[in-house]
Amino acid sequence: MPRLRPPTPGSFTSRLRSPAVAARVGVWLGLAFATCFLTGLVSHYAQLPTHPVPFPTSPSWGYRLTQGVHVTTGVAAIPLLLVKLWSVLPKLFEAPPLGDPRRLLLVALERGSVAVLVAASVFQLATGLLNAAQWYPWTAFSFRTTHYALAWISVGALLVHVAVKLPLVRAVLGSEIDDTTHDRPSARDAGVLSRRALVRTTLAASGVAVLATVGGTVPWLRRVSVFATRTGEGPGGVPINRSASAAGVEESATSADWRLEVVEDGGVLAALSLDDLRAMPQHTVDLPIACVEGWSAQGTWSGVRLVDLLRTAGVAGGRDVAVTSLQQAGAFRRTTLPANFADDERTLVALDLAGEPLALDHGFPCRLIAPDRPGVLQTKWLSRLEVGA
Ligand SMILES: Nc1nc2c(c(=O)[nH]1)N[C@H]1C(S)=C(S)[C@@H](COP(=O)(O)O)O[C@H]1N2
Ligand SMILES: [Mo]
Repeated sequence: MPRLRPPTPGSFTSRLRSPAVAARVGVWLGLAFATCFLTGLVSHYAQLPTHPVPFPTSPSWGYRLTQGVHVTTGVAAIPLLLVKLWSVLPKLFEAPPLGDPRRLLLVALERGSVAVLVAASVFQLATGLLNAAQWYPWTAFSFRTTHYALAWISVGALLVHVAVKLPLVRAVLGSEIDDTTHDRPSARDAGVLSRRALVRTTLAASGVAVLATVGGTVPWLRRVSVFATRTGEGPGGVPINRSASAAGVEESATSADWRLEVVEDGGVLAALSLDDLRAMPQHTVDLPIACVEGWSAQGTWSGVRLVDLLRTAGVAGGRDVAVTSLQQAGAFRRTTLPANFADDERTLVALDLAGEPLALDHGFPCRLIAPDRPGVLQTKWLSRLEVGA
């Protein structure tokens, strides 16, 4: 029986595993990562309770676009990363230059940064994908904080990696894809397909992955998006994320005693019943729910303008408003609406969706809906609005 030996770079003979392929796939991967990173920063910023620089309320579809692009570029990066790793795999088995301390240090630094980059990238894409699939197997850490911290780590490691590799990248991108000048000596066998075909197939795979998921946010692509979650089913054409029973609010939301309280400095300024809200001037707006998980849907919402409601209670504009749900537990039971959102005329305490009273699962008796706001902050089953909190 042959003895099993660990591979060496010489064990890999395919010409497909080459800097020429790695650099070409790497350019696309870099573009996907950069776009994903920047849109991710937008999402993180949008979710902060207060904004040093106000987050804009227009265009109302801004967050829908950036978060759709965020999740889409993340999905697109998965096949690119897999092929990139495959193309550079022989490097993993290179023996360190033990005899030369200076080179050893350089190699250790370079490999260290690549190890960090690979680990952080795999973690980001895997957790992002699980999140987009609405599967939250983790309880030990907060997805948002961890995903955010690791984004900086992976981008830092990426910059180091690009800087180290820049001379090689320029050399191989400046030559024909089939040029072998920079190949490992052992890469002497033709692959099962050409290098050009491998790069094209990788891009096509990336495109298929995008099409399979993007229907969650692009309505006319719904039919091809076999892996998309939340594609437009649900009352009023808006999917339901957490249901009333999951949030434990079925009883409190349907109780005859329900009131929406307006509170300032601990004092209750107003306690409005659903009939009170219905008796106020009603307005209709078209605004999306744009979930951080990447799905989104436009809705036609009607209800009372938040500014009107606060004015009725004797509160002038320009104040942040803490919005509390009937929900007793969970991270999203209480959110902060920054002053520029509270003052926007499109921000509603919504009572209707698509001309029908809100379904219990969509936030009955009333929910918050504001323009250009992450879905996670569009609080359902309102119970209290706290001014200046
Ligand atoms: N009280 C409360 N409001 C909530 C949530 C929640 O879990 N509890 N989920 C939020 C999330 S993550 C999204 S995407 C939207 C979805 O609204 P929908 O279920 O009506 O589509 O509601 C938001 N409002
Ligand atoms: Mo969400």
